[in-house]
Amino acid sequence: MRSQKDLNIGMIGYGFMARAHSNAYRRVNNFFDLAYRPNLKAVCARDEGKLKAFADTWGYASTETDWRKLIARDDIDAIDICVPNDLHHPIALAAARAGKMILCEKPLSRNAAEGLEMCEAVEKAGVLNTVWYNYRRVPAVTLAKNLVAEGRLGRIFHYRANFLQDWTISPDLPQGGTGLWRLDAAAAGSGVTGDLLAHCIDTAIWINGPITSVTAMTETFIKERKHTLTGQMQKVGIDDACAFLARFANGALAIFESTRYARGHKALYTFEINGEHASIAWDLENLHRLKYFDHADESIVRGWRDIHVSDGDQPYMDKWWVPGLQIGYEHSFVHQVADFLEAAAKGENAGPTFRDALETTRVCDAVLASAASGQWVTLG
Ligand code: NAI
Ligand code: SOE
Repeated sequence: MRSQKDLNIGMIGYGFMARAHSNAYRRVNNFFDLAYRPNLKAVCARDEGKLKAFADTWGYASTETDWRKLIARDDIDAIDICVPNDLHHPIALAAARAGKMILCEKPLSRNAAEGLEMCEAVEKAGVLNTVWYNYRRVPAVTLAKNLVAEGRLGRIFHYRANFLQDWTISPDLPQGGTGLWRLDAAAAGSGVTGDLLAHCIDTAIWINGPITSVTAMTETFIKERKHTLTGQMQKVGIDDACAFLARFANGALAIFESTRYARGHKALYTFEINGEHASIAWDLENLHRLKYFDHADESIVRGWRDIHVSDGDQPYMDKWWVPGLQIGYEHSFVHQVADFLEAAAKGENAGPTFRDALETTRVCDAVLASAASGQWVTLG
């Protein structure tokens, strides 16, 4: 066990992701031997009562109701941004100016213009930064990345990904407020493109390299919803569904689809990659399994393998239980914190950095621009 130094965390938000990250901070040193130990120093949100309850549940030492005050505190080393997308930009700029490390939830920003300013701010300030594209750290997804990087698939021909949900089908669902800020374009930036396809794009670029051009279609099925904050019916500005074709720099073709109107699907994130020698497929609802087909197998036994990613020589699994015993969704956040702290101890970043995440946001912008124009959009 290494000697450990506290890294004082200032968490902003107490919603879904604040819980997932707090859990990761609390557990990471029990499983990973790290030089840093996250210390839950302060949590910030606007509702004082709920804030105190959250602080008690997760063991935060103090609370703030204004994120500017949290950032101004000398006893905070790292700011964790777990608030709706419109707040990522102002908080990250202020945190960078104050010299704090920044762990920002995805998507980096509502659009690439905001994202570029955020990148420039962290790079100018020289502060460590990361964006929580946590699915990279599901062991089966990391294994997929490693198999492609080792060249086992050979030349990649096809990449296809889906992220399907069904929770916004009712027209009675309002826009704005906890969780529902995702339906409000001013807060979210976009709909499924920035919220769900951003995950698919991040994984795709990480595994298969840059995307060079896209052509897309989007639809907003429910045109007006009541706004939680104003009580008025307001136009819906987000994309409810999006499908796009893409080309990668390596010559591969891609097809991506996301919707919140796929009745029966709650969070079905899947991808499949077809290469010259082999194919792989993954499914978030079976997240510890990786499907693998290797054409080099003897023909009489050739077929899709169903790899149960739980063995000690598979990514991250030596840190957990014994072979055959799997882990789950929350562990992807533990892994991201572990990698962040491991790199931070050397003064380095662990990807995805703000700069990496900006590339995903640039693709999202190109997708939305293509859907608006009906034309292919090339990424420069
Ligand atoms: P949520 O609606 O559950 O929580 C948002 C939190 O922000 C609430 O605690 C709210 O009180 C707080 N907040 C809003 N305005 C604030 C302000 N001015 N000052 C301080 N706090 C404020 O949202 P959720 O699901 O936690 O999403 C937060 C971020 O995490 C979003 O950017 C979202 O895209 C991302 N996310 C990422 C996921 C992933 O898979 N990596 C999963 C879910 C969300
Ligand atoms: C939306 O329902 C959501 O929570 C996204 O915001 C997350 O990024 C995704 O991981 C799961 O779905």
